[in-house]
Amino acid sequence: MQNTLPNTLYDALFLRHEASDRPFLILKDGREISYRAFLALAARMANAIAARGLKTGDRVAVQVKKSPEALALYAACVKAGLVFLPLNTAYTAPEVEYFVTDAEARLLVCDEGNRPTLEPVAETADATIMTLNADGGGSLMELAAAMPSKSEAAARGADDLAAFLYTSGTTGRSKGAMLTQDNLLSNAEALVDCWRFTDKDVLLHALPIFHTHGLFVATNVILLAGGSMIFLLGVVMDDLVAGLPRATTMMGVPTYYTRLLADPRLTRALVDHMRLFVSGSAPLLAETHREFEERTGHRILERYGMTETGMNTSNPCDGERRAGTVGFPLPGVELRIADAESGEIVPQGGVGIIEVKGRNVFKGYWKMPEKTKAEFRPDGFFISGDVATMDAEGYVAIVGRAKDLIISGGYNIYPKEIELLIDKLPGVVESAVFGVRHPDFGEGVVAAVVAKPGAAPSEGEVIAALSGKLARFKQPKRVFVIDELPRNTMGKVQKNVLRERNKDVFAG
Ligand code: MLC
Ligand code: AMP
Repeated sequence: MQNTLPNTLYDALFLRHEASDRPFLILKDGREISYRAFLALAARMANAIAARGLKTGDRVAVQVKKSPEALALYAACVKAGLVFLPLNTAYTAPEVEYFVTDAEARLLVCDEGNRPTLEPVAETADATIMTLNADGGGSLMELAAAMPSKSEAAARGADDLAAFLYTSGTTGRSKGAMLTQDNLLSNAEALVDCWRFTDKDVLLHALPIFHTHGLFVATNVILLAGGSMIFLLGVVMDDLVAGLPRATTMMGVPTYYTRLLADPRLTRALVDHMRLFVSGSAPLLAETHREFEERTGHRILERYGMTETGMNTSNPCDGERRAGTVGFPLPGVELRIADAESGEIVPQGGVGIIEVKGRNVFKGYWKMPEKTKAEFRPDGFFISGDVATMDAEGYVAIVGRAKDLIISGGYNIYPKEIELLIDKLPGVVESAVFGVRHPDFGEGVVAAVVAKPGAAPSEGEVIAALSGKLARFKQPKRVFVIDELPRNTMGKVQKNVLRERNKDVFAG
């Protein structure tokens, strides 16, 4: 069916592939899914969702395991002009309830196995519930199978919303970052150009598809370039090792690279033909960069981004990829390093907060105009909260964070969210949650708890009390009861002191 109305993102990423028999997804068992088959499935899904009464602009919350069908649901939402709201599969029912209710989602798609727990959530939020299982079954798929494999793309312009991604905050309350079609498209264009992607590329895709990295960076870049993806459903070393010889490129968080380095099968010969390795979402240690080069001859290309902005900077494809830096601002991204308080641009080489402006920068936080306003400068620059310097050649190096944030295995964890829950437990006076170096996840979550006299909860009791309320990856991996929290003269908890005291908790 010829589209009669423009849909900026669908037209750029998907439309021209509708009749293509080239492989889009290559699965672990060697099965290939062509662009044509993938987009026919997406059209069926779009028709099924429309049959349930959803209209352009409605939010679709999706908490499903990674599968080709789950990715087709993203394409279906873009085609139908729906706002795609992917959720981490580790989130508990109370966490999902917050997102579905806050976003006023009209449809919640989940795994059949989670339906009993999520049905009340959907009811409270007045959303329809449909299921999509890891094996491609479920009520959404049954309805889709009965639908035509063609659908008319909804009219959507550059400034219309394409996705909501929730990002936790320093207050403990998650914010829905509103991303427009142009935010996603402009970023994919910049990355295809900067990283030289073409239709010859085969990307080894092992990332989750509910966050910026696996969905908007990896997938959108391949769609725009017309390449293929070896679509792995998890990070299993045997599968990565089997996939590498068939791929030209790979994207991952630093944990993927440290795990590869720990595997003796990673040799120069295994990755000889590879074109590019990209790392991001968390700092890549300079030592990992160097070890990877020594072992494979490849210099990992590190880039830097955020949910709110997509990618902001990247090391060059052709020029020098400098360890410990995140490279230069991408084309179309204005970046400056400014003083946190005054907003004044710091002198070249000085330390300050990264601020960015460009087509990639989101539209604001859903229903939070005050929060949105507080995170932008009057001239439109978004304040990232990342502390950095820029050298004379323009390389940006991230040296810290002004926000109280832990990044564990590429997932962002905001201590406040955990502290609020621990502080409510019986026997607890107060708590402080912080990250310390972890050999696998980069940072691991630790909690220090001050107990009421004679009422100290055990480590196991604290962790057990958080189960069911907080995704497992956010739960502290260690809990210590201490007499009092270290504070400075202003009364502020000194997390740096706690980090230093506990720096070897995960060592060895
Ligand atoms: C899993 N676990 C974690 C964890 N992932 N703990 C802390 N941090 C993590 N990231 C815990 C589980 O709760 C479980 O605990 C145990 O580890 C095993 O779980 P698993 O699911 O089997 O783990 P694994 O498959 O090995 O996953 C680890 C991982 C994964 C690093 C491969 O977390 C991952 O794929 N991370 C990528 C995240 C990502 O895509 N980030 C991009 C965000 S976008 P227990 O106790 O139950 O055994 C962004 C913007 C940008 O940041 O710039 O890109
Ligand atoms: P998120 O909100 O999940 O999108 O995470 C964005 C945050 O991840 C950024 O604000 C940075 O703190 C961090 N981040 C992303 N890429 C890098 C990188 N290459 N180096 C250091 N930190 C990074």
